[in-house]
Amino acid sequence: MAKHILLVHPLGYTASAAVHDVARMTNIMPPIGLASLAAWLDQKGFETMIVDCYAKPDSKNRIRQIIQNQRPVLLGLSCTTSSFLDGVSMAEWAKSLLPSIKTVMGGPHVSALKAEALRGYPAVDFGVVGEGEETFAELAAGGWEQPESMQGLIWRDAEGNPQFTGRRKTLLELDSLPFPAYEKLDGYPSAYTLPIFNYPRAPNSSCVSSRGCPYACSYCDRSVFGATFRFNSADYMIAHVRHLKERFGVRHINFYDDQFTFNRQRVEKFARELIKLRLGITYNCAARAEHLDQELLRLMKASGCWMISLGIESGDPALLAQHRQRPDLDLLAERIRMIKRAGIRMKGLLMMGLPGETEASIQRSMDYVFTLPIDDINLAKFTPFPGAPLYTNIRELGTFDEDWPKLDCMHFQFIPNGMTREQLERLFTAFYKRHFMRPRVLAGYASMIWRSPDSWKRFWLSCGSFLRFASSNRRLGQDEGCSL
Ligand code: B12
Repeated sequence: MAKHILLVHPLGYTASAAVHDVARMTNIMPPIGLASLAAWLDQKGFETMIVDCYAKPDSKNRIRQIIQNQRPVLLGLSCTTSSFLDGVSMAEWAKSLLPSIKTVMGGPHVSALKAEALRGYPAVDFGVVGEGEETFAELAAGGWEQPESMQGLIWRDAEGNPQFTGRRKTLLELDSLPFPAYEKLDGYPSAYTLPIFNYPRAPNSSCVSSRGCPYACSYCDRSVFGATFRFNSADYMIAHVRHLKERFGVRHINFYDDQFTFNRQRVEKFARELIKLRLGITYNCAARAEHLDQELLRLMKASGCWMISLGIESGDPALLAQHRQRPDLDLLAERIRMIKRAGIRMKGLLMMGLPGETEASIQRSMDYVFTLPIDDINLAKFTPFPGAPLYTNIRELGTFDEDWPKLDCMHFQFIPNGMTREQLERLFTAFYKRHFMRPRVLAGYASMIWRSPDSWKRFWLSCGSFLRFASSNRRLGQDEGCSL
């Protein structure tokens, strides 16, 4: 039985480049997947340690010490597509320090590409597809002796070829999970922080109370949890919130669920309970317009809901119809106004550069967005991820430079037919400029002086980095490779 297990969240690029990464500086969230695995494994009698290189880019010495002193039997790595190659370097380096260590990778990239993900990367011994708790615990308990009899596992046959045993037949009941082992994250909660102006108070944390999303948008990779929606009960959520508050002093929580309000009843119960208990906690969540109504919004506001993010993606109806199920821009506009009437801050999530995008569709998006009472936006550069429905025929829809470390929504790696990179970059800057020039947006940021003083403090402290970033338009130490 593998007693000591080291879990690592790779940074995705060089540690020296982290100082230029404004996205990272303004938004560091706990790796909830690894914290959840650690809590589950500890409950089964293992001893786990977590090193989060995303939060602490200079963690190389710490990892070396753990590998040399504790000699963990397993190294678990959690990787998205953009951090995958860094995870592979980490596996190679760990094996050079301790040849007997077995390396296991989980997360969205291996879940999307399955056996193919490990072909050509012999330093990664195993991959875990989908929900990781049970598969990893079985593997650690000695399952690697007969990997072909396990579920959810990518293993290597005698020739070293990766093979996938198929997805697990049953999934976990989420209320049976222990709370993620936040205490194993060095510096938690103060080492973690939500984006500037996205929270009223510190310390804050993100938290997940459901798994899966029943919608099938063309650009979304749902390979880990699939199309079902499992969720924690309201009672479990309240216990989780209490735990974060009482043990760690957390004052604001960002629920990172794909569809927080999909089950209205549990959110209603959760909100009523929060009001009754007066825990003094505020929270944010993301939702879809059709799962919000006035009564629920009022209740959520009274229970401490501070900000809601809604996926808008595009304000062009024809483009949206190609990529989202049941797109309804009128309904969306009505719900955005409803959120504002309820007194909740509103953040719009948008995307630029989807297949079918044109200069005219981007103009229509701006016209739509800038007539609505939106307080904040997040405009992502569309990125085709393995596992997203669009990925299969993406090359017919434009040019795609599939450079994994750059698949981070901060680079236009895909250029839709009929457009150029320069055009996209120009419109991207124009979009943000128009946003920041809106009087209501500026007034909103100004009001953060008293509504989120910590945000302003952070803003001034990192002002130099913002200016350097703005003048070089550089992020991630582009072209600087991975962290090892
Ligand atoms: C919160 C979140 C973030 C946060 C924090 C990420 C973090 N620190 O972990 C922030 C905002 C920083 C972020 C950033 C990015 N994210 Co993000 N994010 C999410 C989100 C919404 C929730 C992740 C989560 O906590 N899930 C809950 C936990 C319990 O699940 P989990 O992490 O997947 O872990 C489970 C399994 O994957 C597996 N597992 C995971 N790791 C391991 C390791 C081992 C050893 C094993 C055995 C198993 C295992 O077991 C876990 C427990 O069951 C997901 C969407 C989603 N619903 O999952 C997107 C998602 C993971 N993000 C995505 C992307 C694209 C990004 C960015 C590249 C771009 C961006 N700006 O959004 C960056 C990249 C950051 C990086 N360094 O990798 C994509 C990944 C797609 C892909 N193929 O790469 C997702 C899937 C969204 C989507 N549908 O497109 N993200």
